[in-house]
Amino acid sequence: MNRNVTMIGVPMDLGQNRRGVDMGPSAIRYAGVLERIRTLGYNIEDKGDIQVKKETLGNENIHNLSNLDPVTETNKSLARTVSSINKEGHFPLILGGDHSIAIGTIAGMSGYFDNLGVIWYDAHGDLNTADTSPSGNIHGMPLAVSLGLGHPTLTTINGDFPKIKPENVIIIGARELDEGEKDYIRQSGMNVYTMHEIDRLGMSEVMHQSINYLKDRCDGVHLSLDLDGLDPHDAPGVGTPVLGGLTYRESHLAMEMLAEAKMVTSAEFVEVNPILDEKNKTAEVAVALMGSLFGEKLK
Ligand code: B3U
Ligand code: MN
Ligand code: MN
Repeated sequence: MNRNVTMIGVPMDLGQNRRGVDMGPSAIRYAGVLERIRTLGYNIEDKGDIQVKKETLGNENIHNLSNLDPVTETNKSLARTVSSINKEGHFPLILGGDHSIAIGTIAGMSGYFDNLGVIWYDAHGDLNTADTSPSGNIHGMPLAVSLGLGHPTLTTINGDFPKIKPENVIIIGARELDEGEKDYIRQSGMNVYTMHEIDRLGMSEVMHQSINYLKDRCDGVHLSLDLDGLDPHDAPGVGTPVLGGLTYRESHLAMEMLAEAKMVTSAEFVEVNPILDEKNKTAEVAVALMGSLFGEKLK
């Protein structure tokens, strides 16, 4: 893995309804992320937080897209920052914030890769558009937006083109998909390992298949890890917990296998909500998983 890592926080909570997830970056820093990764021999720099824009530009009443303007403006500046980190040849490590920030991270990465792979580690598909979303919350839409689906204000951030292709995406941990998301998955043939497949195959086989698949077709891989992919027992501090999730051990194994494969080129850890957490447990889990992703076991 790239030895130069640049970390940025995105204190965004406007992609969903529960307050507190804007404190995720502070909680993750407090849990010791810098020391954890520096100890592994990386040159890691914390560039601080992206300012979350609060302004509305006249689109506040667009159907079923809550906080469209501030979410758009923040993601534009995140995309610029991620793109410049990439240009310097550093590995972008992004701390959320709610999952709507994946729009900016992926937009910022996409210009540098012809076939950017994405591992979407999440209880949800985040494949909604304003037409299919049951909530109007943009944190349920970032994967769709990155695929070029949804409101043009979002899909044109950093260029009017789809940032990723459906065949380069792998969803891991899904167990709460909306009807419109299921329709899209069926029609696109996207790779999805639901909890059913993970129970049947085991995480080792799931990661083995995922890594082999992406290795052959992608020139970079972004890991977008939503802490609600884990079971609420292991990661209670999230806004939309869903029972029956991935365990702490399964998640470490997944990160360790990614570290061995040396294929991840950017990562984000999102949806840590300290107000809903138990003594910063979820932030600590996030940092422990980052340790594994950056090769703790290989040391
Ligand atoms: N799919 C639902 C719920 C949801 C999506 N992402 C999270 N929750 N974290 C929606 O609102 O789109
Ligand atoms: Mn998500
Ligand atoms: Mn989720």
